[in-house]
Amino acid sequence: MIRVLLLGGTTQASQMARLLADAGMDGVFSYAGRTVAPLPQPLPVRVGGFGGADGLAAYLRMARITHVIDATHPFAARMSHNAIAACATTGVPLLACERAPWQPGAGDDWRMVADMAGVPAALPHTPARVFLAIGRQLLHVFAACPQHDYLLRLVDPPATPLPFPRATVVVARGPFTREGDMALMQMHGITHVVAKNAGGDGARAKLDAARMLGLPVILVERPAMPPRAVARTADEVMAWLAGQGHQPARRGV
Ligand code: 3Y8
Ligand code: NAP
Repeated sequence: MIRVLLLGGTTQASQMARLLADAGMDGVFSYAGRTVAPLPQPLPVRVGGFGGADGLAAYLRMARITHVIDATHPFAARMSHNAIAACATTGVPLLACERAPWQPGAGDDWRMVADMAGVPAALPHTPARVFLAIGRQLLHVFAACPQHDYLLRLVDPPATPLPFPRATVVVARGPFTREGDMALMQMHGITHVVAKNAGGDGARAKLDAARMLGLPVILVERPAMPPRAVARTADEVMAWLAGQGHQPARRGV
């Protein structure tokens, strides 16, 4: 009997949870607990870390997990590394549901940087008006360039003082729209956008808005991952599970 651990926190993970629930599959949806009120899910939910790779291996055994789907965000590198290690230790099959990186198109003015630490050097020395659409966890990097006016978009209000003097905070959870992001960026006179190359549709609005407004985007490359089995869509994950011996629940006939 298949019992899936779905490592969540992305649009794809929520899509996966809906497909698993509709197929009558046994599974657990896992959040890290980064946000105050994560979206409810149609599967039983657990919240919080496992205690490293060893803690995850112990959880897989204790919870009798037969398959792990890693549908975490491409920047959730630690979780993904732990999943690879724990599944190798326990022999539990692992499949990553990974969305392709965004690629620049006509009219895009993207400057790629290898990691967030490289962003301050890619901003001008003279004061700019910077849309930091990167969440909360890496804001400390920008203490190095306090001359800018920052627009921050956070899922929850900041619990601690911000590491730079001039910032406006918008509290909002995606997915976002191109029109909404264009209006936000125009209202704040944004001159530069900073984003992670998250891929997917839930966060791409700001890139389309930047192109429409002729603004440069400083795009942070995602961390490299070790080799692992990867699916691009939730449907591909369901096909993999079917190949693993899952028999969809019989609808009443
Ligand atoms: C806790 C679960 C769903 C999932 C929705 C996706 C889309 C909306 C866009 C911008 C970029 C950012 C951020 C973002 C997006 C989706 C997806 C996505 C980016 C929630 C969620 C959790 C988190 C954690 C949060 C991080 C932060 C990153 C905000 C829920 C809403 C910037 C990533 O305050 C904090 O500590 C926030 C931390 C990790 C990055 C950071 O470093 O701060 N996501 N986001 C998950 C958990 O606890 O396990 O609260 O419901 C999920 C979503 N956020 O089910 O529809 O699929 O990517 N999330 C980035 O891409 O740069 C916002 O503002 O334009
Ligand atoms: P991370 O840095 O890779 O993980 C740090 C630690 O947080 C992990 O080692 C693990 O703790 C715990 N953790 C992370 N994801 C977890 C999950 N789904 N379930 C249980 N524990 C989890 O992770 P992150 O970048 O902070 O991301 C945290 C969550 O937010 C993930 O679910 C991710 O999908 C979501 N998210 C992240 C981003 C982003 O930009 N990073 C964007 C959108 C959504 P232990 O070692 O104790 O097990």
